[in-house]
Amino acid sequence: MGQPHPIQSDPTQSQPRDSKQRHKIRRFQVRAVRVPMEQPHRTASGAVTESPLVLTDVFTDDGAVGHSIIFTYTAAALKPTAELIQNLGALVEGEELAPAEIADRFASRFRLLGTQGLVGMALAGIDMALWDAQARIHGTSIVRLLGGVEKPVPAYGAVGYDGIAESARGAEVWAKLGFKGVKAKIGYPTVSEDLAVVRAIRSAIGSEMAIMVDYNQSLTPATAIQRLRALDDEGLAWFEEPVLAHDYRGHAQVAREIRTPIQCGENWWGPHDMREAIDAGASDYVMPDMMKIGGVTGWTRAAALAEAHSIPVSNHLWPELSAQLMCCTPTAHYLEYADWWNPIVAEPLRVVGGMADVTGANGGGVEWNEAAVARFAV
Ligand code: SMN
Ligand code: MG
Repeated sequence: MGQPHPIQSDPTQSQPRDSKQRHKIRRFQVRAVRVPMEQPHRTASGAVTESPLVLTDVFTDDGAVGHSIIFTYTAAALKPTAELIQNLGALVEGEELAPAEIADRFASRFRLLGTQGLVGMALAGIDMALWDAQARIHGTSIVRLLGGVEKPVPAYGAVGYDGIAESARGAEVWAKLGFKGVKAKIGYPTVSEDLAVVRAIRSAIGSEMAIMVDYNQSLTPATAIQRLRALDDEGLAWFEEPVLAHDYRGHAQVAREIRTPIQCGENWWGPHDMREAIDAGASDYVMPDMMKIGGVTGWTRAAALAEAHSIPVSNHLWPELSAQLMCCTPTAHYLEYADWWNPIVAEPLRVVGGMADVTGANGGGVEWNEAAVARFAV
């Protein structure tokens, strides 16, 4: 980045006792893969048919390698995102490995450009890789690096927008695996279909497991209020993104009218979006996305914000890394589990008796399955 940062150049700051303890970023390597899905994940706002991922490795001067995964949703964004990570990474090559400091410097350097969209995704990919390297250098996990301990986190699985019978069948699979909850994609043409899906799932899995439902931004505030009222007595754990993700006022309108908690967060860009949403009363629960919230640095700040407002925190995707961060999140709620990226991960997250278990993880918990990476390389 070159430019001195005001904090760094403060002469009153004490120097580190042992300069040998400083580690430098040497270089970044990025690869793009398209990981096929066993079946498409349908939502009311379109289907995900594969996982286009940018895999980043950051090499440090003492041989540690940090990894990160960026999910671009569409293959059309793979190459530009990979190039951005490479180009932005080059700006910090030779710099001290200091992920949170680097995140702040990037934010101030890109004030004019903005840090949402592909730029935000690339910065998060860099941030996650740097934290991963930092933990590995210290021979530990990100949970331990952040001063936390491994804790079991209750996990839920998801079923797609697949109709009544298929949704119930999919929910049963998660139930048999011992998961604590299941999230269904709804927002069907009629409210009676939404209701039928929820009731079919309930009768398939019994009364113990939580049922969440996700509208994926498909309703207007007025229709959401009508629809959610019809489902308000079904004992659902939450209603997710009933209206446009950035319509905080619309979400707040819905939240005021409905007793079941509203859940949002997967589309918030950084803790500032989250603050706006909280200020608007948009959501009872929050579920930041490790990438859009700004990597590990963004997550830690989002977790602090949620704690200060006593808001339960779940995650969106990134099961391995999110499970670790949930252990350091005071208001941790549910882990959203997804197995979509398991093919390229050497040891995917363990979920035992419905609880995610991160004990024994190195760094952020992800190593590559190199054979699979080669197979799915673009
Ligand atoms: C979701 C995630 C990723 C792709 C499509 C939909 C979803 C969720 O909204 O909550 O996991
Ligand atoms: Mg969702």
